Amino acid sequence: MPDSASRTLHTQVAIVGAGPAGLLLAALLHKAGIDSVVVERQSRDYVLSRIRAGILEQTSVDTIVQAGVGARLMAEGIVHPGVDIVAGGHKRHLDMHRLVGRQVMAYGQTELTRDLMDAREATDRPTLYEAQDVRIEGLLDSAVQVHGVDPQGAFTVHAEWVAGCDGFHGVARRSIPAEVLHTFERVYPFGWLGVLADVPPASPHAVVYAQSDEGFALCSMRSMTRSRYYVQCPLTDRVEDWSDDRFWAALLPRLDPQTAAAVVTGPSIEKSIAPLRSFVAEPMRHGRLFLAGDAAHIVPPTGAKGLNLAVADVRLLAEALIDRCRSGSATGIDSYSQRALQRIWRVERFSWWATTLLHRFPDTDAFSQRLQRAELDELFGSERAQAHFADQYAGLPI
Ligand code: RFL
Ligand code: PHB
Repeated sequence: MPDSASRTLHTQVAIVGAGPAGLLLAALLHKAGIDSVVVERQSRDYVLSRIRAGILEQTSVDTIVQAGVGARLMAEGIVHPGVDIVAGGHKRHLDMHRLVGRQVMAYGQTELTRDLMDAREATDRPTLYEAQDVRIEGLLDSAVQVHGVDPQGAFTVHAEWVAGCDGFHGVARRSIPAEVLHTFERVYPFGWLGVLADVPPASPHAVVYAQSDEGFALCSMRSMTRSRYYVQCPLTDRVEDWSDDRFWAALLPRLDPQTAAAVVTGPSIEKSIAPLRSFVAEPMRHGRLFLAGDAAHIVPPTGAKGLNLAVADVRLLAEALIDRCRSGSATGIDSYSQRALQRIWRVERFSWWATTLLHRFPDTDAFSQRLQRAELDELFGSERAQAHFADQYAGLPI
């Protein structure tokens, strides 16, 4: 397409990525009267077809309500006052509400994304879906440009700031020069095979995390009629290797007898394998670009933290950008990276620790197995250790 046909859009904040981070940022900025244009590589339907997180911390719920998109979440989200941990076939309940006075909520990321998309559409501000070849330029200049090509043709978004909310495989992090960006990574030697099925959940009021000799398993839910289960699997496995029958047969022996008896099996409506990774990129700002969510960091899903971290980043970033756009104050944007990273590393630690505690590592020797058991005994034997776990699981303050 010739350059003359290229569309030009002007906005205050260009947002790359229409996942939960990008759309929530757009909603918080809109509420404060700040304009944004969202650019997304995939179609709306594709974004909504990705099955991911299911558990929201109280501070995430509060932020979503504050953004004005919490109506369905408050009506349909299911409160989990506690969490269950199974080790060696025995289940223990950690009552978070009693231990630390906080709880979490079960509500699918897909539903949250749908609510955010509906709210975005109601603002009549543009979201450019199916945008290919997205490039970000002018990070250190007086304005930035986001270029790309969507089904209507080539476009350029001119903005004061750009938020890179485009996930782990996005373009934003890669726009930061290699000599500026430092990355920290750990790849785990296993993945999670997840199954979604329209059956009532085995444990409707607490996620069940199970450690066993056969490997980790997890029982979660999306509603009273839709369940989400996971089992640890080798990284070399493919989804085609796992029939539904094989999945249910692998899940049940990893659970305690009571939970196993409550599992209702049924045909899967989605099945996928996710590798487990810890990753942090520093800094989260370069000139006019800010990173938020999976674009800057990944946690293994064991602590249910990825989406919640994205929400926490976005809350900090929205406040910082609102301050900058309204009053010209740069305090928030200047401290964003350092403040966000401080919290991120604490959550990285918890997610790594929970993963190490509950999974079976292929190269584990007898010594490591005994240490894992001792660590679990420590948790189950001490009210203080349980309160510490509950504090982290229910979510650190933002
Ligand atoms: P997303 O959701 O990946 O969205 C990024 C968006 O950017 C788009 N994009 C681009 N757009 C334009 N140009 C480009 N060049 C682009 N490249 C990419 C993508 O298409 C996409 O739409 O990142 P975001 O918004 O930061 O949100 C992060 C969360 O999605 C993620 O952290 C969680 O799903 C992680 N996670 C969990 N988090 C929780 O808090 N609680 C949980 O219970 C939980 N369970 C999970 C999880 C992640 C899982 N997987 C599959 C990794 C369970 C699993 C199995
Ligand atoms: C989920 O419901 O998909 C889920 C719940 C808890 C986790 C990870 C995933 O830790």
